[in-house]
Amino acid sequence: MRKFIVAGGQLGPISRNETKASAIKRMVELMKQAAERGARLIVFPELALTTFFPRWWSDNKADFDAMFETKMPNDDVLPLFQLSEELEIAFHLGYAELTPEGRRFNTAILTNCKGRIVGKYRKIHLPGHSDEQSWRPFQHLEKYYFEKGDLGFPVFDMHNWKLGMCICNDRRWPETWRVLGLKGAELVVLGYNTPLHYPPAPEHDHLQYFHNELSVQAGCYQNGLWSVAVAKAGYEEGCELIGGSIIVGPTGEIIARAQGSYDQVISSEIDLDRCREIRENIFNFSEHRQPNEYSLLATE
Ligand code: CDT
Repeated sequence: MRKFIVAGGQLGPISRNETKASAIKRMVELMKQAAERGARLIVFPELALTTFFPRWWSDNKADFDAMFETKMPNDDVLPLFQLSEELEIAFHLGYAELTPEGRRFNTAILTNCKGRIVGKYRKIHLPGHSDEQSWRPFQHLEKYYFEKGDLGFPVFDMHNWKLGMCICNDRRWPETWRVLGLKGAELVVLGYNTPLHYPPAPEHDHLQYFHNELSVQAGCYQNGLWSVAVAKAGYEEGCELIGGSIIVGPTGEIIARAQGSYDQVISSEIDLDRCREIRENIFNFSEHRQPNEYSLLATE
């Protein structure tokens, strides 16, 4: 099955006091809607179980441990895994991970259509800062709360699909897409939490939606692959997050886009064999790439 329907489950804001069980209930509703449309995969946002807590500083980072998951699946998220198995729909879910060794990662998992975890990724490009910067209207402390991921940029084989994973800020980096493309990814799934206001360069605020689309469209076209990129959106604890979740084809065309900043499903039929239109032609890597000229990319 190379032609199938994919979906994005965009979430509106999650408040600081909303429970994980409540966030999961919202995602269960979106999964049901996606399955009604015939989707075999639904992609949920980055850190989809809680508010985007790295916007707050605490001298003791353990103050936010309640926002992390120490095991996956767990009681809170189980309804989503059960529904995935019942409706035969795979899903991608972002969450904060606290390991038994006390390491903290910004993580996403991928299940198959039976609700079994088949893939995991830990975010590599952590944006923002690691110190308190109280001049900002809100902080972006991913470098403080998380370690850089240690699983590389992974591609997983399931149901005869090759799925690549990355998270939010990774989508802005061409290296992310090229590594996934070189590993043969046909569909890249990712979630994001992107504030509309960028305190270090507010003159770019009006470009946030454009930069999101520019990054995902370029990544898809230049590597001949599909992507489902999904937001947590809306006015969340004083910070406005962009929506604009999209499904993009290997030609770089946007084939579905969310409207507004609330919980909603976007979906489209995709054909993974269409990756060949790009990969066997304009971006035929083995024929046209010149890796000897790119050594600087890996050393600098
Ligand atoms: N979550 C995340 O990675 N957000 C960033 C915001 C950049 S500004 C610090 C993004 O790239 O969308």
